[in-house]
Amino acid sequence: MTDITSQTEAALAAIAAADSLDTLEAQRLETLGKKGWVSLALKTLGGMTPEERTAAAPAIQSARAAIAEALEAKKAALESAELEAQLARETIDLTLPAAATPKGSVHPVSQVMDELAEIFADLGFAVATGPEIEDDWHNFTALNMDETHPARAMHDTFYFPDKTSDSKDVLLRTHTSPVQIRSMLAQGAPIRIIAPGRVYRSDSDATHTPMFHQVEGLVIDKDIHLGHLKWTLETFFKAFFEREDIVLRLRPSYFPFTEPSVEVDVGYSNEGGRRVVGGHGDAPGHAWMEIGGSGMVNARVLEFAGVDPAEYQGFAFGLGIDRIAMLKYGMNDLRAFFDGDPRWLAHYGFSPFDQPTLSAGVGARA
Ligand code: FA5
Repeated sequence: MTDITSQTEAALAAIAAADSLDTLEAQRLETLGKKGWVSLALKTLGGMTPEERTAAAPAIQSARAAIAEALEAKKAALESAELEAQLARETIDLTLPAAATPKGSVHPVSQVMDELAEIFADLGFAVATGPEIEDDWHNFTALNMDETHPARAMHDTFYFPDKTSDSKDVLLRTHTSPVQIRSMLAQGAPIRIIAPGRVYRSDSDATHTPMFHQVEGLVIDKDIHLGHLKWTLETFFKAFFEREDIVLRLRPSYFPFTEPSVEVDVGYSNEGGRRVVGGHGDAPGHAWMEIGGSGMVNARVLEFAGVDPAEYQGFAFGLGIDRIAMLKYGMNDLRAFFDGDPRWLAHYGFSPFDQPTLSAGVGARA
């Protein structure tokens, strides 16, 4: 008895004195471990007579309980002390300057989208969005392309294999124009929005990729005419390319959702193998480049979108964001935009600290 009592006292003292988890573990093995003296003492109970056991067991059991409790308490104390020490060791001084400049960069498409939004916000346009997985009605029918319309074939659409029961085919939107319909249905007229985003067509070469970006523009109000469209696009491109000599040519064209329809070309010259926007496309050394489609919104589209064409009219445009990014920043292959090559991104990417603003400039290079 006295033996167990003194052994227990010695063990409790050693546990209290343990200054590390390792020393504590050694104490645990020495007492409660398989070959520890407490475990061995417990084993001797089996060979005792019931009377002997009744006499010996309480001391051994209470020694075990006291040691187990002391071990647990000391372990918790040592662990929390270690955590405190670690926190103190790893304190970060948030006031220190960053050790290295950030490695990531903003993709030119994201940069151009921010630039677009900044310029159009200044012209009073709100930013609208719509789903990339679209239904046939918003992508085609409501834009005056019914099921048999030949213009559907020009879009090289990616359809989803499952068709829903109410016969709306599900597809990846082929242009941002369905956002016109969604915005008019949600807000009615008057309306002034841009809708930048991803679009998809089964198409691939140096200037066509299966996924690309467009920005849609829509202005519906009373007495809006083609002159407003031309002014808006010219004002936008002058701000975007940061030069005053931008000349646009509006060329008669056809889109089922606009009437009349015009394609938008911009004058450019070739300087050292690089296309530089600016100047009249018919001037010596110059040419025209197509950058998007536009026109006055077809009355049938307004009807589909719940707007009264007798009261309201307006214009819409759709520009290829990747194309205007190539023109502004001098890339010549659209496919490289989506390869994710870090060398390309390091070269053409922008600093995340370089947010485009009208006051600081919308074209600052990283
Ligand atoms: C349209 O998509 C019409 N929704 C544009 C529009 C909107 C017209 C509103 C009238 C009113 P289009 O298919 O021409 O039109 O595409 C518009 C622009 O997207 C093109 O001028 C081009 O800049 C870009 N684009 C078209 N296909 C690709 C492609 N595969 N890869 C990259 N850019 C493309």
